[in-house]
Amino acid sequence: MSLGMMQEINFDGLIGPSHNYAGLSLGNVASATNAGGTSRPREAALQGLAKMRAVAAMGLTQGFFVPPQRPDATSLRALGFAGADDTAVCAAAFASDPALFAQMMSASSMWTANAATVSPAADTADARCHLTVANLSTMPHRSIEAAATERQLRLAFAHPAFAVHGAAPGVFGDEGAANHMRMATADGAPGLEIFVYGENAGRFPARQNRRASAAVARINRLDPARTLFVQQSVAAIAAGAFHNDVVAVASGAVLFTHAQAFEDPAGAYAAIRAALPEAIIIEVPANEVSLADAITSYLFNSQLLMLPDGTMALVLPTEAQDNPRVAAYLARLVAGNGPIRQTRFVAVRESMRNGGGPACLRLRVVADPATVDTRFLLTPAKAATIAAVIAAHWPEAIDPADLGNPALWHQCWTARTALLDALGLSELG
Ligand code: SUG
Repeated sequence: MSLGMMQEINFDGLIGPSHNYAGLSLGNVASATNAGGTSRPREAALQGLAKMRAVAAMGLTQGFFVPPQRPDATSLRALGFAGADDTAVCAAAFASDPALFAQMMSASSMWTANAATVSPAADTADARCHLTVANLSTMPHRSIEAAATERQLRLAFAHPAFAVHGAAPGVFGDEGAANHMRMATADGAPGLEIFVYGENAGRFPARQNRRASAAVARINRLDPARTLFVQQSVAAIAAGAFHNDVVAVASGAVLFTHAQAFEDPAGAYAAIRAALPEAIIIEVPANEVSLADAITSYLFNSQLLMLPDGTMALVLPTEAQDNPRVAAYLARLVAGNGPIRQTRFVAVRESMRNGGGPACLRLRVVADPATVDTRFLLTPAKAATIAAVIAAHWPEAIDPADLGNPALWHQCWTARTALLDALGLSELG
């Protein structure tokens, strides 16, 4: 791990013990398709950890966030459920409204691309790295993440190099970094921040609102001259791209995008090139990879990483390798003379079945690692500790019929407490 310099750090969400398939996200094809299936939380968490280890092994600093308490008795109390203890509160809620209770059991904080919008210091008026927690107000099961996320970000980024802001009021839906891209010639150089918003036009909700994007840009103290607001294509949302990061990813000066990601692609590219003349736009034509193929394979929900040797790699889900048209495209891409020189495939199937690929599972923060609370940075020893806690405490499987079982609730709470204790993070308990 190299210290003392600005670098992009990926913070992955450790996949929580309550990971299950309740089919909670309208417009997310994978979540709807797998609703009612049996999940494997232990395997899920180990898959996520293996991805973190793989990225660290590529020579990059890797961080992580811990899951919040689920089932979430605090939110249930706020909704008027009462009881002598958390178990009684949960039992009352499950008996009265099992669908609401399922929302309080979701392990959705694993998708840390939705934790916050991060604006690196080089882009902000006060030269601090600003993080605004996402309100996630479009989906009930995700809106309850904001409070715990804020506590955790305030701990991890307590150093004065950072400014952490609570979520903007949920009147306009904000989904965080999943709808935000940053392009820059170098990690420490001023960048172009691109907010992608949807308009409600089709059968599925547009989860990122233009006004929410504008609010986050103000809160993060961005320079309007280096900030763009771009409309996501109506067709992409209708096809199941509930976040922009399902159809586009940017890193450094490179934008890797599906031809139908934006409502006005030519206008978007022209605005990007005007603000960042060095921009390299790799557009994947629809006749080579259809929107449907992009969404089932999660080609664009990959981590586009700048390696220490200055070349770029794409970390993709194995589903991208399994789709012959996507695999053929990728073979042509790396054989060409472009900036992306290699592909790496990771198995994150349990998360994928809920619509979360490699890019969903991480939040990027440009920082000097020395300014981050070290408890949130992965080392080989810590990875081994986390793996042991997962093996000892995470449920092997959760069937939807188990969600109301108090023994499962207790297992989830105990598992989380064991993780926090092992990491010295009990203050988040
Ligand atoms: O918000 N799935 C998540 C997936 C988030 C993916 N993140 C990014 N694209 N960055 C969502 O739709 C499904 C949970 C369930 O159905 O049980 C869910 O919340």
